[in-house]
Amino acid sequence: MKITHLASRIVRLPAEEPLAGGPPPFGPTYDFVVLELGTDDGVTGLGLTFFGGALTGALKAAVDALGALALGMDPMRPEQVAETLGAAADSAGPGGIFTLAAAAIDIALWDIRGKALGLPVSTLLGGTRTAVPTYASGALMRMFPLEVMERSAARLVERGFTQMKMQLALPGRTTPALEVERARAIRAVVGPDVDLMCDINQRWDVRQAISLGRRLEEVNFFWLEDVVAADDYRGMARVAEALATPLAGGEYVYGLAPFRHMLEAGAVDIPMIDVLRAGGITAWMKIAALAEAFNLPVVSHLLPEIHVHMVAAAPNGLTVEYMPWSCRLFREVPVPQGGMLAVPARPGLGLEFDRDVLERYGTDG
Ligand code: SMN
Ligand code: MG
Repeated sequence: MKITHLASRIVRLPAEEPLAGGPPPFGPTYDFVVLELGTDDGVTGLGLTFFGGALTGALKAAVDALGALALGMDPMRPEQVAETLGAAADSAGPGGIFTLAAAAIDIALWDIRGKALGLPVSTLLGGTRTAVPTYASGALMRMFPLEVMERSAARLVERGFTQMKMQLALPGRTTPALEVERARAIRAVVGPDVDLMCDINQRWDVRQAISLGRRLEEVNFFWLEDVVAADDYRGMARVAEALATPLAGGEYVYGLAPFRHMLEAGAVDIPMIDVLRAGGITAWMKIAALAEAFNLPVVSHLLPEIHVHMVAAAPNGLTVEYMPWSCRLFREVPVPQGGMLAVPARPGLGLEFDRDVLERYGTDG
């Protein structure tokens, strides 16, 4: 089989927060580059990637350029394609637009492989489970007033979520007392049995993280995420030592090798792997295996409709972040039920682009 063509498109979806019907945290659109990779025997694979508004055009150009390099190659050999792209890009990885674009192509290759073999990607990757826990994300962001957060948290519980993530490090003037008050309020709404995660998005320094983290232990967070600068593995390890609460992190990390340094430093208890920044499904699974060797579970970042396959496949896959901003791109996506996400049983990723949505929100620039 050979890769014969690639078609990419920018799609700017209107920003929304579908989980609890709250206000969209960012706006006015979420911008994606979607792609289809065609083969000479008629199988087509889909992929997607994104960066953030201003660089979306550059990302599409990178996807097109890398896709052109993959033409004529065997789609059943993702490692060979990765090697060719990496060499041609003059070792530009593992960071930035190169990796995000290469990830989209790798995702499409796994979709092709699954379709060609008649098996879900998750089964090809190891097939540990057919359903995985999932947590609601995006509805409890730091910029929302307390009342909005409380209402959204209650709705998530009503909708059957047993795990959900909030954010702290409130914008503007904040104090330790305000941070603790916000955490307590959300815990009071969801009750003691919900797994409540909390994302700091690198907004604390090491001392703040230790001191606030200690004050927040009473809230019993399931994990605290990205408590300090994402590349400060030593600092993170100091926080991890000082707190009983598990630390999660890794969404800002590109490629495989930095995870080695992060794990060797003892920086996190729960590595979080983003399929785009990892460089694709192939790299995601390698990072998961690396974490397994450290006796650590792994969790995913964004794109639940893709990540459900890898978290279900990896023996140490813990839970899928359900932040469904990209879901409207597809006709049918896995829907959380009772806190679980089922792996689609269809071949490949089990996804199909919604042509009407692509037509309506697609643009070439
Ligand atoms: C996050 C991701 C995307 C936008 C805002 C925040 C966050 C997460 O770090 O973990 O989902
Ligand atoms: Mg995060």
